[in-house]
Amino acid sequence: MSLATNLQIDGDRLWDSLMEMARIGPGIAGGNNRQTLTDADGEGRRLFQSWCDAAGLTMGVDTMGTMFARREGSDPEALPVYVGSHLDTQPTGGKYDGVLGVLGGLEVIRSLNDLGVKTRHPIVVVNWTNEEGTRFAPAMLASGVFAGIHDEAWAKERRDAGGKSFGEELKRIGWEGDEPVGQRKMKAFFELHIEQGPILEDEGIDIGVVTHGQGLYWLEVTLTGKESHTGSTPMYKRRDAGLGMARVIELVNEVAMDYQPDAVGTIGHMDVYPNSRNIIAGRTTFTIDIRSPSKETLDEMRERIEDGIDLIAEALDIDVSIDEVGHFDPVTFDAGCVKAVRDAAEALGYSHRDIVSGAGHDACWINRVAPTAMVMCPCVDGLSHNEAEEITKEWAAAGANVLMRAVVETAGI
Ligand code: HGY
Ligand code: MN
Ligand code: MN
Ligand code: MN
Repeated sequence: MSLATNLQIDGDRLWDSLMEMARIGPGIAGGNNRQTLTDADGEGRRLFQSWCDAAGLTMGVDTMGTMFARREGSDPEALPVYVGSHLDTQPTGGKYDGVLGVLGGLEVIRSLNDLGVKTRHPIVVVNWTNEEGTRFAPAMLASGVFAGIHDEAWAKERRDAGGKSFGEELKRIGWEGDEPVGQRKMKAFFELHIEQGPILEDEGIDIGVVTHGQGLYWLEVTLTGKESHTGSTPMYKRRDAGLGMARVIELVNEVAMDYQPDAVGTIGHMDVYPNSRNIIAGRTTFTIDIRSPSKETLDEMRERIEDGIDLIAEALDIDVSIDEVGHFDPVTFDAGCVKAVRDAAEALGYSHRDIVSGAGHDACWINRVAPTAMVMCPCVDGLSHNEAEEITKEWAAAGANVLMRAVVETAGI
């Protein structure tokens, strides 16, 4: 008999919490702009803290600002089971990306409290700082420091478009904890997340059992030409960094299309200097985001793109610099934890399928230091990183129920 028979979360309470958190850092079109280490992030953290206090959890905060809310188990010496995700959002983000994983984890705790169920291993709910990487690149920054991928001092020196550093902003919002990063040992880590793609909804499936995560490169490119007058500079005399960027955008798309269906390539972040209507762009800075579930494809795409950029720069007589600002190889999640998720979905009677995560998640880094798996629920039209991101209350509840069962089966009663 399963330990976790008939444990159900309170779907209304989870939904109410999601809606209450969504009121903090509202966007301009119904979603959220609660970017990391902004005042809105600080407000969202305080709300989460108040809910954890009310649930009787003990909060720890590490020096990267990551929040760890602990529920004791019957065996305090046993390695805790961790659940969580991130509360920071994109500038035009949705209400559920990341937030569902943090508040879904909290709902598991609240339901276990209601049911008077004490697990053997403690359970810890996590809010990882700066998962999105949009204000301070790269993405999954704090979980990357926790997993020993990034040096903490380097991470704290990352700067936003206004030149503010991660470290300064973390102090400013008052969330720099005193717990050294990465000391915590985990029995397992589970992350509930919306799919952010169309597969589950298109196939009418409730639960995605995430077996793998695709790999990623973020390459920051700077093309340097020469500002000059758009009217009086003949075409043959130009060193046009704007034209260079346009050709690189086309190149990235062409290369990604050569590896369908297992590749994506995008340039979503672009700066043009001096960005004046009647000056030929002297400098363009932009980020190439390429991803694939195949390491071989990912590395081949990178090589083809870098070679192509050199040819474009030569043809336009512009200089080029390329910095790798983010990278992880494709991820294979822990078979035991993946099985716990699959068995939970099966036992609860939810339709489910194995799936590869298109997006990056904190779980991708934590998988390096602890047995890790993810639970996914559908999202409407597969849309995310858009203020119109939407899920249903039923999908949220299904995901949290599967999360609870996988966590309780792993934590034992
Ligand atoms: O970029 C990503 O995949 C994640 O949303 N940060
Ligand atoms: Mn996310
Ligand atoms: Mn995201
Ligand atoms: Mn690599």
